[in-house]
Amino acid sequence: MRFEAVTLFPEMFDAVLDYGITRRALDRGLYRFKSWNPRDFTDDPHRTVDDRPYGGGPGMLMQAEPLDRALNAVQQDLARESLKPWVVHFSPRGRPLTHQRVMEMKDMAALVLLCGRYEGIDERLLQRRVDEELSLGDFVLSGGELPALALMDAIIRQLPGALNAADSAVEDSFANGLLDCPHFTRPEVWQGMAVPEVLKGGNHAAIAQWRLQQSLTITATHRPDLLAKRGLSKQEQDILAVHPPGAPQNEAAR
Ligand code: 9WO
Repeated sequence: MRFEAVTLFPEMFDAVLDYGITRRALDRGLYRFKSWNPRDFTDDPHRTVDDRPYGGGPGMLMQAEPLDRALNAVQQDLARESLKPWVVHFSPRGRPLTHQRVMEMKDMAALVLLCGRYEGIDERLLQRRVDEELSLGDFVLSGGELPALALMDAIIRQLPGALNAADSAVEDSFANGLLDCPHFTRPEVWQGMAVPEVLKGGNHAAIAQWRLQQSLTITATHRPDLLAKRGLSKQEQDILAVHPPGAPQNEAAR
């Protein structure tokens, strides 16, 4: 898979390229990355990429032309390998990103991550060049780079060979549409709080049952919308009847 970031701050992408699972996946050749700086596609000596908004108001906007040229360069570069990229822009007005969309995007050959800065991008560039707008939530950031990094991380960990066996099991738990169950490690008692007895018994069926019950109750408590979308099997309904939501699972989440 190819990631092509159009960004004024290419160094920010080191956060994915240089660390952890995403670094290892790059070393394994599971994806490639290139950045394209709109400043390199300007004509003037000041390498200007921004200008004031028509109609007035505070702040500056990214001009269409340097971004258009950068996107043309990406397109040309990929065309040499007969690839046609899918262009994504990050904005609170986009469709909320989901696990399901990540699983679809992991099969794309080439993804362009168009990263806005300042107060945004000239609307005409977005209309002409963007295939999909994605939101990570209802909040405002200083640029599109962090959402781009989050999308890259989410996709890369789904590429075949990115996760080792130990990591893979963790992935299954979101794939089932439920929130994760709580986890515990040593010591057995920490600040007077004990690890649940069932997890120390070695009864693997009982442990699996406890984890499913915890996942169901936590999801019903914190994200009932996820359960409504997903539906419940008869067995899961029975478990929730015995362990209903309401009782807080932990102090911090209340
Ligand atoms: C900001 C904005 C605010 C309210 C309604 C729509 C909006 N669009 C943008 C926008 O596109 N901003 C650009 C990218 C330029 C300024 C920084 N940008 C940005 C992206 N801020 N916040 C995001 C973002 C992206 C995805 N999920 C959450 C926030």
